Amino acid sequence: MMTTDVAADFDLKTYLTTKCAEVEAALEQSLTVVYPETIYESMRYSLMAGGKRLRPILCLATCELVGGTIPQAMPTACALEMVHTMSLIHDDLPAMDNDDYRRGKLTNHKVYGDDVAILAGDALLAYAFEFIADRTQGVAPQAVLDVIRRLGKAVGAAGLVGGQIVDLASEGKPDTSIETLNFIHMHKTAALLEVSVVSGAVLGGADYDTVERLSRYANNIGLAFQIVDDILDITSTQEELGKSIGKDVQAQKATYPSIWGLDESQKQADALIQAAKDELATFGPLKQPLVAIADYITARTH
Ligand code: GRG
Repeated sequence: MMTTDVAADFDLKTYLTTKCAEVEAALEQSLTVVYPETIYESMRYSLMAGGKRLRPILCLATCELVGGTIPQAMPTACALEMVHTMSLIHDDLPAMDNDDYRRGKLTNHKVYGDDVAILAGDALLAYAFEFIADRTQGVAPQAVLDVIRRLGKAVGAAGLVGGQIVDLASEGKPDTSIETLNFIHMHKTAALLEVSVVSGAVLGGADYDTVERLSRYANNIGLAFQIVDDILDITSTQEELGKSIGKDVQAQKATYPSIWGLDESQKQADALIQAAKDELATFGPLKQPLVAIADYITARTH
């Protein structure tokens, strides 16, 4: 068996279900509705709306991989989901993607209005940093500071916001270059996945080389995630032809398949996943969740 294969006795579905329940329980406790209720209710509406909880799970799995514990990483895991959730709230606003549904429910602004949705996003973003600083225990202060610094970078103009602004500028431009497309997705999607993995490593006490290796793992799965998303957008559109047209097709945006074609896009995604798994080769059995999550990214069908 190759060192990067998932062990036969490891079941990803069970792992994700178990870890997701732990994250849900911690998130449930993280935010209480007090005066002024509207803002807390709006924050909770989106934070507790489901989702795969992939970023918190990556953080927890990586912390355990490097010898840390779940309690050391849980506040940061929750904060990552707060940041992810706020980015979705803002992304769905009429001024951005203008979506009515998210995670199978009405979007935040459809329920609470644009004004409250903007503020709920702002409040979740601020609370994420407060939450890490306030709740993290059993971790050296330098490591907590490093996590806060890395998360700030991943969210701001050098991360999610930078990716989003280039994405908005590429609307209606099907001739966008592959370099620009990579920039968008490395910042919009991979940056938060990267800090999810790396923060788990930092909180668990990993050394510099280990952090770098795990950072490369995360960036590779982040880009692959987006390529597969683009592929699924086309293949599910083809399947549902007559029902709906994929948003990117409608918006005339460049996608990986529109530049490379479907087959080459799948090959590139597979190569990124293999490169990600190669970074894990020297770790022990606790790498199983990260290996399996990498495989799941290219194998998923929705
Ligand atoms: C971050 C300050 C700040 C502002 C927001 C709107 C914006 C700037 C950035 C857009 C970020 C964005 C929406 C990226 C797409 C991320 C993505 C791949 C979402 C889907 O993630 P999943 O599949 O979703 O993990 P669930 O619902 O399972 O969590």
